Amino acid sequence: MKNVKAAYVLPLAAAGLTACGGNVQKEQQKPNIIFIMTDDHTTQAMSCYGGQLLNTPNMDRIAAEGIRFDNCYATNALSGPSRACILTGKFGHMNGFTDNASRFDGSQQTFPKLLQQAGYKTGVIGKWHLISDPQGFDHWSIVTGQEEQGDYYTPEFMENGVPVTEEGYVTDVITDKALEFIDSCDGPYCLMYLQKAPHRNWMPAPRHLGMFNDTVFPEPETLFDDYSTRGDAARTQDMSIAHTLQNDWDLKLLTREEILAGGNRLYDVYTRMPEEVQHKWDSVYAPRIAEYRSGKLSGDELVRWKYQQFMRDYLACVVSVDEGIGRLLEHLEAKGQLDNTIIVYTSDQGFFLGEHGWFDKRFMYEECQRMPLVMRYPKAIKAGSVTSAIAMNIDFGPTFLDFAGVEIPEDMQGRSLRPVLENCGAVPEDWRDAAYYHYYEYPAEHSVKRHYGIRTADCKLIHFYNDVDQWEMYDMVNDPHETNNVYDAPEYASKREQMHEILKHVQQEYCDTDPCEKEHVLYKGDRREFDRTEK
Ligand code: SGN
Ligand code: CA
Repeated sequence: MKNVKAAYVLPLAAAGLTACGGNVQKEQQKPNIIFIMTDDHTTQAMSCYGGQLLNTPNMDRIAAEGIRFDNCYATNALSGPSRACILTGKFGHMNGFTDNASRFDGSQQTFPKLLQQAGYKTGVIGKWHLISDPQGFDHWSIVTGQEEQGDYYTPEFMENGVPVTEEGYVTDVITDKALEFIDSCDGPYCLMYLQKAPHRNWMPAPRHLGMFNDTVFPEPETLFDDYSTRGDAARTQDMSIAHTLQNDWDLKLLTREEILAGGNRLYDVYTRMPEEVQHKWDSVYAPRIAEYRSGKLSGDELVRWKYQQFMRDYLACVVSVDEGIGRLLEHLEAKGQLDNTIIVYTSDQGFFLGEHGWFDKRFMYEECQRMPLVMRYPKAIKAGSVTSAIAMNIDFGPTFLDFAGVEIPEDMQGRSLRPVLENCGAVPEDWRDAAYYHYYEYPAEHSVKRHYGIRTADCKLIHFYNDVDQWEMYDMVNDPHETNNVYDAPEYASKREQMHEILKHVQQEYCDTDPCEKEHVLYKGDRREFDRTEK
């Protein structure tokens, strides 16, 4: 379980070969690094993961010409905490950012700072969500508003400390800014290209409004989960399709006149759209509103109907993200940079698309703990590779440093994925056998109880704590949808002991030995007071 770090600093390219036997250029210039991350995108909505919901040709291209990770996990399935882990290569209890009410201590070590010191030009564009201003970037342009979630239309940015408002649709604007940054570089660069989409409240681009209105999406097997065998956490959450989706904000069930009359959550975001887009919006949502108001929907049928509407909007937002990636790949190709750039696509965490009856994330259940992760870098990665190696978001920074020839600091808890990448996805012998997870944001929006646990290749152990003390364990091979908690099942007694042993070991390794007791995890309130002048 020991991290192997500096050993991989010397590129295999120096020997003239990749581990798969392919030739590489002898004089290898430092690679550019483009880290593409979206917000709340999940593997079920990505065709290269076998998802049947929509096509994502450009994300799939990265996987087909590179590698797909089937077991990459968030260490805390929430935006700010995941971003802090990625920047620092450390878990939240070490970097101090444990929930969305935290403020990132920007003075600490991050991988962009180390790359900058090594001569890289660094940039971050899009959703930052760490409250303090970015440090270690030559250029930064981050969305502001709605407590830094940003807006879908006419988005506002803080750009190198100066507020700017842009016309257009946020996914396209972020892509434009990413391409401009690339064009401004004349040496190795590292760009964090961070989309806001497809975060709630799922407002598609003008060209995609209504594109799925005639599509009926398959329902997940667990849409009507009754949570039998599960503990209190699954029963007491507030993130259900049935009860939590809001008629105005999420389902858009208000007419233009009703929105403009005010007193609803859509008003602010609707009035950011140009008038011609508002009219398109009105025509797209009119049949939905009429159907809802017909009074014919109730009970399970109403849940099914809400699920379809949610999926239509969410997936239409993903389409614009995929198009942006297509533009980026074409741009790099035209500049002759495609093959000397490490391109990574991921999301800050996964998301429930109706599984267990839910939307949102936070739980250590598979749909949201698992992150999409595909990478392209033909100098080290054989096209079409797939890996089952257990990766975590804390590994991204060490991987980039490794490829840039920068020594990976001993205090980074993640490890470089380079040996996996250079070995066609084969799992190295000394690789880790568990991903660690710790979620803190409770009491808070969506009411998901605090918990921690481990995911191994075939099993998952979770402890819910704080106002409960409950364990869950899932056999991930025979019960991939996690509907049968086997923690107390006699036939799993020895597996349970093994899992506890691994958990203890992992908590020691990552210095999280008193996980239920830390003072800094106290959540300050449901909606933080946001004031940029405080910084
Ligand atoms: C907002 C959303 C939540 C979401 C959090 C965190 N509510 O508060 O549904 O869980 O963001 O998301 S909303 O009513 O304002 O849309 S995260 O991805 O940024 O962590
Ligand atoms: Ca998110």
